[in-house]
Amino acid sequence: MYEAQRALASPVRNPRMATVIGRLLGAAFLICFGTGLYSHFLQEPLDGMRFATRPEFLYQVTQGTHIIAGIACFPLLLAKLYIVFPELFSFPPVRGLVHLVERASIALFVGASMVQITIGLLNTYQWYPWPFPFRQVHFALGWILIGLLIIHIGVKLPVIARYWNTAPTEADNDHLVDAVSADRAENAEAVRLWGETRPGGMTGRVLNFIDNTPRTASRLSRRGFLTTVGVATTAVVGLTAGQTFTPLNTVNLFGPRKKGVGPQGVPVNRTSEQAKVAESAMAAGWTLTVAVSGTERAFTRAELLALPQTAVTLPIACVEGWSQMAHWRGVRLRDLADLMNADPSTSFRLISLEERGSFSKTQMGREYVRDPLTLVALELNGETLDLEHGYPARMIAPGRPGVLQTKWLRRIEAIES
Ligand SMILES: Nc1nc2c(c(=O)[nH]1)N[C@H]1C(S)=C(S)[C@@H](COP(=O)(O)O)O[C@H]1N2
Ligand SMILES: [Mo]
Repeated sequence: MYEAQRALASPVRNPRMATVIGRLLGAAFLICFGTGLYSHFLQEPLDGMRFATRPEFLYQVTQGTHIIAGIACFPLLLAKLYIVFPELFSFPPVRGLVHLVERASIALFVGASMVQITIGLLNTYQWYPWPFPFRQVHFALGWILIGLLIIHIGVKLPVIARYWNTAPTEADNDHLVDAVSADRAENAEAVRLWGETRPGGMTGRVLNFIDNTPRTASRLSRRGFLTTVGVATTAVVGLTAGQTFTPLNTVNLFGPRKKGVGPQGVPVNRTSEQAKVAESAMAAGWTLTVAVSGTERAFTRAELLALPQTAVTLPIACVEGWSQMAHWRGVRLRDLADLMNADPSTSFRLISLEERGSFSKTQMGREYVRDPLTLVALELNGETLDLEHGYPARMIAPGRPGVLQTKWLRRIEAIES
């Protein structure tokens, strides 16, 4: 065991580096958790929840950030695992109940983190090679991870506090002693081999002596390690963030969607064929039914076009991270609601021609219904709405996830409470 640990000794495998990377990873986790909760509640609001409709690109920013922070977790988590990997070989493997719980919680934390970021990434490519519902599992794992993060920070607080903002020293490698033997009395040999664990203790020098590594080399390799992690993180983020962040669009190599690519210059998520609406959406007899308090009225497309038209610039901001600003024209939902004498406090249900599929029916709180930017859109970027973008009519509202921007509308009904 000690041999294994000695073989794995490296100037970057120390608690200071673990703290440096751990801080970044912790920040990324918190960002993902916060933006994830926001996205979750937008899609599944609790009773009485209301959301900001401005800035209209709010969700574009929160969800873009969610995906970017999630992607950054890959190199950061790998770096963190690289740093603490020798602890796997700590001996004895279990030193009592507390230690058992600590190790089990870390094993769970690492495993759950890997699963979380992996299914999140695959989801952005709309690839679901697993038998469980993505959203519920991603949500539940988010809570579990935050719980485990709190436990992890609690357990490691002494180490974190000690290395939070101290400059690197040769004594950083003292941690190997911690790993080898927290209980020094029982591990006399380890103590003899690795020395004291105090900052400024002998261990760094002992290690360097054993490794025959000059100190400058170890400082260089620390810097090299941080540079590698920095470059890797910048690369994976930089090469995908263009799907959200226009200036990086030209280097969007990994993002599943590209800005400006698709009918009318906007990417398409689900196609009319996938949604099985190609026929019903093109049918000559199409109407949009608006139902409020037992009264229904069916509008043809010509009738909708004859109502006052409003032009807005709003993004499609997909939960998968890509987003795209576009110019829309159509009828304010508020105007339709007023035509039907709906109470201003009414929420609406939006129903698509699409018969199955989780986005075939969505709900919209009154803050969006009353918003002057919320449209039943009939045109996109100066042309009749393309079939793929929801012809004959689709919803477009400020600050909402793409999943709620219902395409191929058939019916809009007030939710009477
Ligand atoms: N009826 C219906 N509307 C839908 C969807 C869908 O699958 N069915 N997908 C949603 C999703 S996930 C997104 S991101 C946007 C994408 O709109 P676009 O394809 O016009 O870019 O449409 C939304 N509207
Ligand atoms: Mo989406």
